[in-house]
Amino acid sequence: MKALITGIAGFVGSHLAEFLLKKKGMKVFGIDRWLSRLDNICHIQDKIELIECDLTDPFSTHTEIERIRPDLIFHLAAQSFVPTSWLAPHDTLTTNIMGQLNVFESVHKLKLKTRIQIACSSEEYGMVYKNEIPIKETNPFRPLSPYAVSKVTQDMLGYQYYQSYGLFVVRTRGFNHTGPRRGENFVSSNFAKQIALIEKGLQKPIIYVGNLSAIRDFTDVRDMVRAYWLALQKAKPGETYNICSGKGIVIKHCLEMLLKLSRKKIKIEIDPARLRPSDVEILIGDNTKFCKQTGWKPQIPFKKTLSDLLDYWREKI
Ligand code: A2R
Repeated sequence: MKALITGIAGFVGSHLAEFLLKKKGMKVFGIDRWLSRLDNICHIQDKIELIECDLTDPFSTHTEIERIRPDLIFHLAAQSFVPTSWLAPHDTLTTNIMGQLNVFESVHKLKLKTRIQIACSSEEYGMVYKNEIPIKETNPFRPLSPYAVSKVTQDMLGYQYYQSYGLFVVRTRGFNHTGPRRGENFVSSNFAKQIALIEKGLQKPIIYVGNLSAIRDFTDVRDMVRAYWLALQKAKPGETYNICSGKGIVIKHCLEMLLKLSRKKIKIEIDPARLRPSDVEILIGDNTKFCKQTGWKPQIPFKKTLSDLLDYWREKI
């Protein structure tokens, strides 16, 4: 079986590659770009086939998909960071929407039977009211950032290509996920990195934070990639599924858990630059549909996720 991971050098892509390499008879291909940093995958680079391809280029995307003819595509490549999407809305929309369109068009034109998972996001729900928690797949979209709009579009494209051409597309709406290798711009990873810097004496014992009252639903990235795999094994094409723990964690609590894992005395300070123009206050998902369909449930406790994340930064710094 041939699996193609777009965005393999990213946070989730690297974990998914590790997961797939454990499957018997699986050949793993991965798309990166000529400037991509390969730190996340250097330990498995000799076991995968890396392909240089910018997905916004329809020609190279088509050439590579035609050459590989993958059985599975995990489409993870994206401009994945919400705050950057305000600074670079054009790039975010182009990368996320056109990149996926090019993948779909190639699979469709080549008449491949490829099963495709697309990484949509809880950010699509955006403005959620308290009485809508936990969020079901049927919740209205009220996107609050260009990133969220790009993910709504990816989601709708997935639906449309399934309906129009019968493309085997499963849309997974991932809620927050974290773990080792999470980009330092993401809240849990940013806290962990600051703690590791403080422990090494490279930062004053002050941790800088943004909005601590937001509530998020966290899943370990290793549980997440298992869900993406199951999505292409057991989920229904054309359908959309929330992937989440179903539990809310206040960001402040996440910070406190991380601080407890350190022996240093650390002061907390608000940094106004870390506050977003329109932050979603509460995101907790309902995972019933996916769990029922696939038998998936999260296995890794959040404390272990945070401890592994902190160890990752301790080692890296
Ligand atoms: O920036 P690079 O060169 O390291 O590559 C990123 C890749 N990527 C692309 N690959 C091919 N053609 C493009 N035009 C293109 N633009 C970006 O996607 C990077 O390796 C990967 C995304 O990795 P992360 O930013 O670490 O995202 P993460 O957390 O792994 O998220 C995976 C998916 C995304 O669709 C998110 O929006 C969703 O899960 O939550």
